[in-house]
Amino acid sequence: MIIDELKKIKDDAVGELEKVENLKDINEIKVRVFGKSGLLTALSKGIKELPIDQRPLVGAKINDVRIFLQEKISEKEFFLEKQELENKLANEKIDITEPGKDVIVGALHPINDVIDKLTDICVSMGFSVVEGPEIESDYYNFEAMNIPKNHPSRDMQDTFFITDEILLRSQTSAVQAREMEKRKPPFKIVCPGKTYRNDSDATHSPIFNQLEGLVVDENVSMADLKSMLTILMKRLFGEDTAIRFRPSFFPFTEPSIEVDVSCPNCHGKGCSTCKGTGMLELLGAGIVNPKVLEMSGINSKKYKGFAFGFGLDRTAMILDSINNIKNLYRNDIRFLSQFK
Ligand code: FA5
Repeated sequence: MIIDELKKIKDDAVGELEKVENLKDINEIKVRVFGKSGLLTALSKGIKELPIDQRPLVGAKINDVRIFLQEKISEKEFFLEKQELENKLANEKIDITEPGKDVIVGALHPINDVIDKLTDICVSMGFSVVEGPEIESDYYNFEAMNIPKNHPSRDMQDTFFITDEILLRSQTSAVQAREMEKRKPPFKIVCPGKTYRNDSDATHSPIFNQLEGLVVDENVSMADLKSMLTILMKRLFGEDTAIRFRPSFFPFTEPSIEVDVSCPNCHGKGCSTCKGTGMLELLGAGIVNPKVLEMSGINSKKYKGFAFGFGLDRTAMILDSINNIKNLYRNDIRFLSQFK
């Protein structure tokens, strides 16, 4: 009786295995035949009802069928797995003749590009790059730069005050005193960063960027400053750029100069961008006033310094022929995508 049932279980399973087409259905057969309440398990439980002398023989036969079916199942599983893999490979074939998808690549903002270019040139000349706070004290922005409270020269910069003592820095010169207090001469530093003033027209923005440079050493002169600025500007704008040095006034440098370059819009002819002058004012510079050195704890008998403050927005305008400074702050993708 058990032997007949065993034969039927074996034949049925073999028949089903022949027809099975996926791994999921094989699993169902496995559970039905070998599972805890499966057919072979139920048969094995019936052995104890048989006469003792028949039990070993029937037990061995059930075991033979178990091994036989397990092998058949493994063979079929191997076959189906291989078939599934082949199907997958055939269906997922890559068509290398199909055109690729466009990858949209961003670009550096013109201001960041200028910061990178200028700092790279300065680093190659031996300068270290430093940073300073945008929210600054009146002391570092003005007083330590020899601009006392109520002094008329404060009117040169229309400043955004937060309180009487705290302001949005109007010039990166504010980092000069901070660095002079920290460092021992000789040293050369540059500081790029945002600055703020109540200004607005085609070449003035309320938020703009400057790059401050400061060199303190025993023998520095106006000749060193002019030759260094000339090399810097020619490396940045090209050998044939027109550069003009003009005498000027800053309370923290004596003597002081301003430096202009040819207008990006009209190339020197005169237009609304340069207010008809053909030139754009790019930076202020000069020999550091000995009073400023002394206020920051540097012996002005032994050391001298020169400093310069580049307008980075104007530099970007010249390099990229931008005729209105406002374009740099509009975040208009049509404008920005030109600089890829
Ligand atoms: C100064 O800010 C001085 N601190 C520069 C300096 C540094 C002089 C070290 C001596 C020694 P000035 O106010 O001229 O100087 O500004 C310097 C440059 O910043 C200008 O030449 C111009 O290129 C730029 N700039 C000034 N105001 C604005 C503005 N509102 N928008 C865009 N650029 C500006």
